[in-house]
Amino acid sequence: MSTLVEINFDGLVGPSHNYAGLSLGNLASAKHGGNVSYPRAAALQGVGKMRHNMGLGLAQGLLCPLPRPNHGFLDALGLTEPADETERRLRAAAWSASSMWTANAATVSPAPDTADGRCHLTAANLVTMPHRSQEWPDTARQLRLAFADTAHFAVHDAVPACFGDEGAANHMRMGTSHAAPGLEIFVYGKPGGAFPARQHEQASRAVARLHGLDPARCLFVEQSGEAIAAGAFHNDVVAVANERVLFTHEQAFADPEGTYAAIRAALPEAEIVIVPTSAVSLADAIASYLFNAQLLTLPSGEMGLVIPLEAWEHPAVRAWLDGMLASNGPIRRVLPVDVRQSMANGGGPACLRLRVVANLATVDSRFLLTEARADMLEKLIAKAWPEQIDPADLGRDSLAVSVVAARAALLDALELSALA
Ligand code: SUG
Repeated sequence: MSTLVEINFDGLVGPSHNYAGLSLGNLASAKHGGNVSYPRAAALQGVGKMRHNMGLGLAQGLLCPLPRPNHGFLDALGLTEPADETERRLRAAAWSASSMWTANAATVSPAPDTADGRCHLTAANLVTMPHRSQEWPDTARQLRLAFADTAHFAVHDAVPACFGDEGAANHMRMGTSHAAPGLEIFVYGKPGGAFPARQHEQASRAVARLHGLDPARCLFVEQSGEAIAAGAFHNDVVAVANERVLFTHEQAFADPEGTYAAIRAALPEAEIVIVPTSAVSLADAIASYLFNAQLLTLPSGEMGLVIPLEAWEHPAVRAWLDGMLASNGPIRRVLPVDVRQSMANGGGPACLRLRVVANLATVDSRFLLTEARADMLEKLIAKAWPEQIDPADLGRDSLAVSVVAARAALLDALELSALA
């Protein structure tokens, strides 16, 4: 029996979690920009989701928040006291807790897919958004610690900044099982619309080459311009795959029929569950984040869909989900979770996790969650995470002191001070 399992590494919500409205094309970020955020509640919701999935009998990992405020970023911009709104936004960028969305941390190709039989991870450069472009060097450092066993893992630096790369949020993997060789599907956007197309085709192709993937088991698929224009700033806002199942909105891809045909040709066992626009419009799919779900293979072998509460409470989405559950489709359970604080920044259940297929014994155990560690995290968050942040507070010394101290306490508790 294979020892390779899927491990979901959730990003712990950082103590500086705030709503600064920094992501053009991400409708939730724009809508909530300027609102007061609740970092403590946000982080507890995140741990709650990890506990929920662990309770399903699944392996759960975690990644730590990155150091914020990022003084190196501010220094490089020569920014001390912001003089106008543009400079205030740049300062807010240095405070963003955006590393919580680990689906953007890296692209992962598990060992069965790669030429050298190791699991390859490439940190995503996230160059489209200033607040996200600062993540990757610290992310790569953390990945190199979590996946330090070079007999089993290879961690690559980000691809050159001329090609935007958003990591696993624009990458899907399908196959007969996690441990079997997979079909890796890279989804890129074409620029020219009202909103940025964050993933560049050449970034995806570079990642595939770096990972030593077999070209016969790679697809490069264009995301539909309509989806990006409607607010699908990442493909994982309109589609998600797991093993042989692709769950997708009808308008996710520029050439849907061509995409489905290519998937079926490469993986005859593929089951494609398409939600038609007539049942759930693109606008409703994006507002509810139905597709920003974790499609998981449960220990029973059934598939479950972990969705945000917003999707469960949305009438059109709920009607479609009820119909799906009553039918004989491959997704047998729908499991709503509360991640509202992250959702208000456009980060649903799928954004908060990075999937890695690996042997658990080869991963640094400090990055794996247990019930005892979840208890410890909850206590620490309740004590050390700020209760609320008004965006007007960003830049304040007293807030910086508490944010830095909270992260230091976390690293200390996880014995990860090497990341300080
Ligand atoms: O990059 N939001 C993130 C949300 C990332 C979601 N990830 C995936 N779909 N995988 C983004 O747009 C908002 C920050 C702010 O406005 O303060 C933000 O960065």
